[in-house]
Amino acid sequence: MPELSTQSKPLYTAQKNNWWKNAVGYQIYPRSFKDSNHDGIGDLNGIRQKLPYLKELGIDFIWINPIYASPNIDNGYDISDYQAIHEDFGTMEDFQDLLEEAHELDLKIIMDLVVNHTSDQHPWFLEAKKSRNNPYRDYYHWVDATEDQPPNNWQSFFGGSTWTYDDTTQQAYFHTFAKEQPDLNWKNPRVRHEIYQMIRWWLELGIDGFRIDAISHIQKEPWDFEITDNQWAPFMNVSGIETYLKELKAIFNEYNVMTVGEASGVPHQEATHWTGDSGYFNMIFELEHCERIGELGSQKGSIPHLKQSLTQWQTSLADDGWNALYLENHDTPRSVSVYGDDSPEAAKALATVQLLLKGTPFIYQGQELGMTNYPFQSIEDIDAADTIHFYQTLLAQGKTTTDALKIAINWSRDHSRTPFQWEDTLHGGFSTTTPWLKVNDNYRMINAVQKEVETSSVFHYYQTLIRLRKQTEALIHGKFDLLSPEHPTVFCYTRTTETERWLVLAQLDRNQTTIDFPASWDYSNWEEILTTTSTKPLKQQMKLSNYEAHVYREITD
Ligand code: TEU
Ligand code: CA
Repeated sequence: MPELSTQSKPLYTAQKNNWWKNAVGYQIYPRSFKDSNHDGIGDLNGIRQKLPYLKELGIDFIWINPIYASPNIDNGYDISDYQAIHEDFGTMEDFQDLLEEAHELDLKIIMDLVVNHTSDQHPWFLEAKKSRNNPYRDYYHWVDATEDQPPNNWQSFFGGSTWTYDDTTQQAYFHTFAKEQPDLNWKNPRVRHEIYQMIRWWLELGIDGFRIDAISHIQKEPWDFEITDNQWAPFMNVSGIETYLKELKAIFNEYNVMTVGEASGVPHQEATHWTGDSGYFNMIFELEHCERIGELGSQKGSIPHLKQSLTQWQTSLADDGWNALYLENHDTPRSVSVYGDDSPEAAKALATVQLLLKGTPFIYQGQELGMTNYPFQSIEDIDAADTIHFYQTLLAQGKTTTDALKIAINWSRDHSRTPFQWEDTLHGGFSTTTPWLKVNDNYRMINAVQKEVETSSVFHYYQTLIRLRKQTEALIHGKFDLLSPEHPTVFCYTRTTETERWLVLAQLDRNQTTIDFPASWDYSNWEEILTTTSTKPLKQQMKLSNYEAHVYREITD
C-alpha cells in the first residue's frame, strides 16, 4: 500500500471563511478529561497539559462542554453566570492561557452556548421569582396555575411536567429540561439583548466559535396547543424561531466564527434552512441517527437504522449545507459498545465510516482509544439526573430493581462521562484521588500511553484516517453515494469528484458476510489505500468478517 504523507499541514489549506470544512474536531467533557489539581474533577489546566496529545492525534479544533458557573444539576448545562468560570475548572486566567496555548499550537477552541435556559440560581431567575411585577419576571415564561393543575400537559425531556409551580406568586414557570433549568423567554427583546451582549463578550475574547445547545427549543407553541402524535412538537423547531436564529447568525457573521447548532427535531427536509449558504449555522448536529431504535432494555444500536439515517443526511445536504459527523457524545453511550462489540476492530471500522463521510467529524474524548461503556452494577454509581429519574419511574411502574437498573443504564449518558483513561496507573492516570465518576476497570488495557506505543492501535488508526482525510480533496468535498443500501451489516459508500473516486467499505459485525459490486467495474484499477486488517484487493464479490474495513481509490491516470 502507498505510504501516506506524514506532513501535518493539510494539502488543501483552509480558506479563511470555511476552514471548518477541512477540519477535524475533538469534543472535551472537561469534568472527565484530566484533573490537574487532584480533587477528582477534570479542569482547564488539565486540558492545557494535554494539548500536545491532541496535536499528536491531528485534530484542528476542540469543543469544550460548559465550563461556566453552575450548580451542576445538569453538569454545567444549568448556568448561573455566563461570564464566570466554574471554580471546579479553574479561573478566567486559566481559560485565557488555554486559549492562547491552543492558538500557538494552531488549535481552535469552540465554546458551548447554552441559551435556551439558565440555572434557577441565575440572578435573573432569582429576581424573576420574587414577584409578578419584578422587572425580570418576563425573562422567563410564567403562567397562572395551581399546585396540582399545571397550565398544560406538556412533558419535559428529563421526565415530569414542563411546569413547576411557585407558591409565592401562584404561577408556574416553564422548563424544557429539569425544573432547575427555567427556559428563557426569547420573545422578550431585553432577554435577547442581554444574550447577544454576552455572546459578543466571548467572541471578543478571541474564541473560534460556538456549539449552540438545544437551540431548536427556544420557540414554543401557544400554551393551549394540542399535542397529537409527537409529544415534543410544542417546543421543537416551532415556527417563528427563524427570527431569533437570524439575529444570532448576524452576530456570528460579524466575527466570522464557526457555529454548530444542536438541531434536535429538525427534519432533514428542513436542514437547508438550518445550514448551508443561507442557513442559520455552518453545520448542525442532527439527532436522528442516534435515536433509540429497538427493544427497550437492549443497548444495541441498529446498523440498518444508522446507515439509513446517516445516508439521508448526506443526501439532504449534498448540494447546500454541511454535516457535523459524530457517533458519540456526552449524552450517548459509547459507539464501540452500541454498534460494535467493544473490540479495537469495531472501533476502527466505525472510525472509517464516520471520518470519511462528507462533513466535519467530531471525535468524542476517548473514542480515539476505543473507550467502552461502563458496566454499572448499582444506581449509586450513576450521576446523570435523567438516568436516575428514568430508574425511579421504572420502579414506580412496578419493575424490580434489577430490571429497572438494566433498562435505565442501557442508554445512560454516564457511559461516556467516565474519566479519560490516560495510563495504566491508579484511577487510569486521570487523577491521583477518587474521581467524581468511576473509572472503567479496563483502563489497564485501554489507555492513551498503551495506545501510543502499540503501532496497530485504535489511536494510530485515527491518526492515519485524519491525515488521509485532510490530504484528499475527494474525502472532503466529494459526492457521497451509498452502495448496497439493503445490506444489514456492511456500510459501503463512494466519494467522487470529477477526477477521483474513493470507496469506503466496512463490515460492522463479527460474522462473515458477502458483498457484490457492479460487474461493469474494472477491478484492476483500484488500489487499496488503508485497511484495519490485512490487505485485500477490491473484487466483484468480497467476503468480509470481524469488523474489517478497507479504503480504495480508483486509479484514473
Ligand atoms: O442536549 C439536548 C437534548 O438532550 C435535547 O435537545 C434532545 O432533543 C432530547 O434529549 C432528545 O431526546 C443538550 C445537552 O447536550 C445535554 O447534555 C443537556 O442536558 C441539555 O442540552 C440541556 O441543556
Ligand atoms: Ca481538578
